[in-house]
Amino acid sequence: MDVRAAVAFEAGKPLSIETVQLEGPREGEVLIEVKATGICHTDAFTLSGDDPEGQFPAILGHEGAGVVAEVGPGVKSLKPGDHVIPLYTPECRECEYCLNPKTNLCQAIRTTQGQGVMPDGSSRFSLNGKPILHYMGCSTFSNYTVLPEIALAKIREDAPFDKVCYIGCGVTTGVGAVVNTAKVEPGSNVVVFGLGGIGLNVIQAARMVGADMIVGVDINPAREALGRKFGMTHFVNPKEVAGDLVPHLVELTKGGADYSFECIGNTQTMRQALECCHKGWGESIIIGVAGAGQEISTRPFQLVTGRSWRGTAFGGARGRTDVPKIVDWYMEGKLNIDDMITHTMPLDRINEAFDLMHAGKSIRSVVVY
Ligand code: NAD
Ligand code: AHE
Ligand code: ZN
Repeated sequence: MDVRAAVAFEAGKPLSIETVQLEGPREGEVLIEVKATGICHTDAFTLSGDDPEGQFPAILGHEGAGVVAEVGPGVKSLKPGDHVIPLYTPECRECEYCLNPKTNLCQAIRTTQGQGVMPDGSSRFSLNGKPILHYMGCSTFSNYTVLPEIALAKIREDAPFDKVCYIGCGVTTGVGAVVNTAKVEPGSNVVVFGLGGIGLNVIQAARMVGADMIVGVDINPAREALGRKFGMTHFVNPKEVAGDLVPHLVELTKGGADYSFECIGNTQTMRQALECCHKGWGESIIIGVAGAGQEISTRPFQLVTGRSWRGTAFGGARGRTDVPKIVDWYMEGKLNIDDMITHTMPLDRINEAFDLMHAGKSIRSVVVY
């Protein structure tokens, strides 16, 4: 079938709106009509050329919501008409990783997903007979896409697509980092680096679980009001701190953070996030994604003296199990998504979403098909 998609032909170039061909679902696969997709910083990261796994031409996008249009042979858990959220971290419930309660990183299809193809090694997208690659197993910058059954979370039908698409990455990543990965306790002091689409969700989850002090760190002063709306109690703009940032944060938190979260993707702020943690027990969680070749460093003494450095993907969530619950939290008013979606636009204006992100003017832009 012909579908409308924003194609990334090469790194560093704007997306191009094209009519591309999409093959129907094969064994174990599902065809989805995508109703809405958010634009995450990771899409911009891959488009920039910094992603070691980035390959072109590809159809980016991994934060979508839609409706099942057709199921391939052998699909049991989904039927046409079901409402779904695509999962870049699938949940097969059978692999060594799914069977280990310590991780959410299902590896059933990770290799082919990273290569931009379906589990059988081929792409369903093509243009003029030449394959176009999938991205993070999702490719939600297309009004139709194909995913494996294990990479779809079935959600309730009264949830609005243009809001819950954000649960496909940003909301679940930020909320899950607090609830699943760090397991922040009531009364904790939390420091959040980067108050964008991920960091604000860390903040609202920290408030939800009863954190005491919630410090937001961002170089964009416009983020202060937004952070406070979602539960931030203190704002620090590193550009306005006279001396070094780390001692300033340690003093502010009276000894250091119980938990810090890096939601930027900058290896310098990753180090600061670790080093502002409390001696003896502070844990720093890396969420931000750093470019090819970049490395983190600190004095090992920071770890010897009881700080821990950890990381999280998709907020430690097992998508088919946890995503429907997060949709419920939103529908019950426990999570505020609406105020983070600052812009909506049709697909043919998707490049504006990247411009807004780079200019620091949006939290989340959503394309509605
Ligand atoms: P975003 O662009 O919406 O937000 C980034 C924020 O960081 C902005 O507010 C910006 O002003 C701030 N910032 C930039 N440089 C800074 C600095 N030096 N000091 C302080 N603040 C600074 O991005 P996002 O969508 O929230 O994504 C954040 C990061 O998380 C990205 O690296 C993205 O790739 C990554 N991410 C990871 C996962 C995961 O599963 N681990 C999931 C989603 C996104
Ligand atoms: N491809 C990159 C890494 C990108 C990355 O870390 N992706 C996160 C999700 S970001 C969502 O916005 C993730 O899920 N990582 C775990 C995984 O298996 O990819 C690289 O450096 O190669
Ligand atoms: Zn993302």
